[in-house]
Amino acid sequence: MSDRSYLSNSYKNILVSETENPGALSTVLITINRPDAMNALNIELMGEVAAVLTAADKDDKAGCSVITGSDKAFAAGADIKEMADADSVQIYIREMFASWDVIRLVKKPVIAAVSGYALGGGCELAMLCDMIVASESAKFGQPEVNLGVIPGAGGTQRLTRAVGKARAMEIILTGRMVTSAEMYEAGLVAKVSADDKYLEDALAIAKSICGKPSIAVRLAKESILKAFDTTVEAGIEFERKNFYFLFSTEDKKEGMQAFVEKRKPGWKHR
Ligand code: DAK
Repeated sequence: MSDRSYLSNSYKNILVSETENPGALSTVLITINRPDAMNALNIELMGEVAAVLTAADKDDKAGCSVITGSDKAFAAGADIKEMADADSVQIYIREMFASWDVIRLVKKPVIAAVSGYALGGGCELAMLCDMIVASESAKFGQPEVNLGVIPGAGGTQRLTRAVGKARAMEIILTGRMVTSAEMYEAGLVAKVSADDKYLEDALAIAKSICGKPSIAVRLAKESILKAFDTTVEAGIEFERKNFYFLFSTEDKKEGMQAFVEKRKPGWKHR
């Protein structure tokens, strides 16, 4: 039995709930909840998000997580007030990256449902997720240059890989805000939804993923992410090993047998 106490909502900066998907695994919904600070991401908040995603990874009933904010702000960046007085040594010792590194290694899919501002660390958190669903009025940006710094949680790398050098340069060096339509066209956003439907649409994608065999989903995620830090040759080798491995799962037998017998598969997630 998995430990499901992480769903108990004992957090200071986030709300956590479970959406049950009948006949499938559940979706874990994390809502960033610092309305007075435009959902700015302080160290404690990032620790809470990392703890929930880590626990969801170990929860047999959870298939996918969705991170959202409010209609006004997904997150307007890392908490500037928390960083304002820090010098290089203090910011180094604080290990602000620890939770970000934990989130990067989460195995089950994580979807960002973005509305309002996704700026600086907010944009980086959305990019750390596996997919972004954005409302029509969402605004993305990496405005760190306006504060005398640069993106610090992967922005220069993930944005560049998603939208290409020319556009990443223009966005990061000017610090301007970018619409969800432009980010969709540039390839950063998977889906743009009406302002009152972005969360519903993100949850619908999560539900679809939760209905798939979980080990195959995880290995597909791992293999796609591999494409960002390896050669095509090594990536294909990695994919092939995962492909071979899946042939020893119960779900592979069930999935192919169900196809042959013209019936719906019953996944065991093993
Ligand atoms: N941090 C702290 N507080 C913030 C904030 C932020 N990023 N963004 C907004 N707030 C606060 C405001 O200070 C204000 O608080 P009070 O004055 O009421 O106490 C409240 O939220 C409402 O904000 P505004 O009054 O400014 O609201 P407006 O509608 O007028 O403007 C805005 C909304 C989003 C355009 C504006 O708030 C804004 O420009 N915010 C800052 C955006 C920004 O520069 N973001 C980038 C921050 S730097 C790292 C990981 C990540 C990072 C760095 C390191 N490591 C792992 C090491 C990332 C760095 C950043 O994100």
